[in-house]
Amino acid sequence: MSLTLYAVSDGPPSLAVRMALKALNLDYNHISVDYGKGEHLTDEYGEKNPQKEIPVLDDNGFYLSESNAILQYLVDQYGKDDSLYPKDTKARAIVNHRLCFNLAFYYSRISEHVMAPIFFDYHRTPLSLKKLRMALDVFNEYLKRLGTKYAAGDHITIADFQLVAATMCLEAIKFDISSYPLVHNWYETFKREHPELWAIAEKGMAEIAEFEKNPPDLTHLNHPIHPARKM
Ligand SMILES: N[C@@H](CCC(=O)N[C@@H](CS)C(=O)NCC(=O)O)C(=O)O
Repeated sequence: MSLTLYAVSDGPPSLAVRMALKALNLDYNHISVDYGKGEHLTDEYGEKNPQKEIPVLDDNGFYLSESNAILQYLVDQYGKDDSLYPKDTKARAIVNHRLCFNLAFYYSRISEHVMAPIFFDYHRTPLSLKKLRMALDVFNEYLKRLGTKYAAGDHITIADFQLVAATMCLEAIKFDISSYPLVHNWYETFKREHPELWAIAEKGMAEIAEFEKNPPDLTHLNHPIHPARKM
């Protein structure tokens, strides 16, 4: 087995995959992609992932992008048991639901409100804040309805890796989540019960917190979509 992960050090999708690799106790080559230098925008990187997004997993020439797909593959292929990604159809459906919820609703709104204005010429607006608060409300409601300690059951699953990595972006900008008590409690429980996994997200959080104070200069990046902030 030879696994290589192309990752950034502060991006929630990369951090979620790194948490899974750690939880599964898998050795891998870690290739750090320099986002600021546009290393993911090259034709060469496009061979690995035509979406030109990070992370990408290379399992002996089997290339996989989309962090949710990577997480699902890693547990299915290498998990000693199915606890991180249950095989039981209903339990698995809830994990899949939380992964989709994170991708399409929760992290997308966190990304819009927290990350985009740090890296590019976007702004935190009343609308982005409203959308973020709606997402936190919904997540709180899912935790209430399921009544479990973690996002998709009473033990951690790959869904928690994504949701924790997304939530740490809020902590990085000191956004108070205590008015979403179940989200707050779930997040603190994860940190307390899985310190070795939290340490991975925490490093990313420290980088984002630093960028929040001193936004990076990405004027040279010539990003194909995002406008560079005028420095
Ligand atoms: N849906 C993808 C999203 C990955 C993603 O957006 N990664 C960011 C870095 S954290 C990226 O590569 N963005 C490309 C860009 O901004 O050029 C996943 O979950 O893997």
